[in-house]
Amino acid sequence: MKLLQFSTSHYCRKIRLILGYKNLNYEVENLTPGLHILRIKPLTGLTTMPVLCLDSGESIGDSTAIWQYLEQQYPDPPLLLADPVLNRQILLLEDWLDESIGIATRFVYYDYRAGAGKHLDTSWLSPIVVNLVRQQYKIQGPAVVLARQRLAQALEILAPWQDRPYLVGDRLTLADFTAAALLTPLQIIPEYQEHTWLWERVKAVHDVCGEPFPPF
Ligand SMILES: N[C@@H](CCC(=O)N[C@@H](CS)C(=O)NCC(=O)O)C(=O)O
Repeated sequence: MKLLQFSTSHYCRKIRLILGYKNLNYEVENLTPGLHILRIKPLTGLTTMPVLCLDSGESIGDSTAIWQYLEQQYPDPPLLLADPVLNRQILLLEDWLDESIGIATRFVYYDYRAGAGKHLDTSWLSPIVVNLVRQQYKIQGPAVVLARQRLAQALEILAPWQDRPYLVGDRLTLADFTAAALLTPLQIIPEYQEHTWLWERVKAVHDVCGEPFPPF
């Protein structure tokens, strides 16, 4: 198996965490943003990463389709629980984190990288990439304010994670891997660093999956 990824993408991190949790062997191919479309569109019809290329020649795009495939093919250890009611909570959390919170994270992260966090990467390429991403996703003023509000609410919704190691049930699930991956970019931003409980949880997930943390 080969994972086509952007090394810094939080959606690709989600799949690396799951591959690590399931202890699966895989190769990684890092693609260049922009040029990636030439490589992945013929494979999946999509323009987004991650993409998982199987040894059979088939390719799967989208992190949700990828975890579903991995869960079906490699059920042990499982990403879901035995209880269907709890599983509905896990699936709702995954969808909310993917479709809302991961996007809010991207907005707040790139806004920070373009302003107060400029110094974090001093290479000549960095401001060019940051600005291209901001243009592509229309990351500016009011949209960033809304993203920040959405993240503040998300931290309240996820607050029970402070008092127990798992978001749902009594062991790690897809909900924990998704939250850990999609919130990780916020770890470089001072106002989020103060949520020490969050980074303890995120780090614990990374440790179990054999993924380096902190990532930057
Ligand atoms: N819902 C998708 C979102 C993936 C996504 O947004 N990937 C970004 C990188 S973080 C991407 O590939 N962007 C490139 C593009 O849209 O052209 C998933 O879960 O895989």
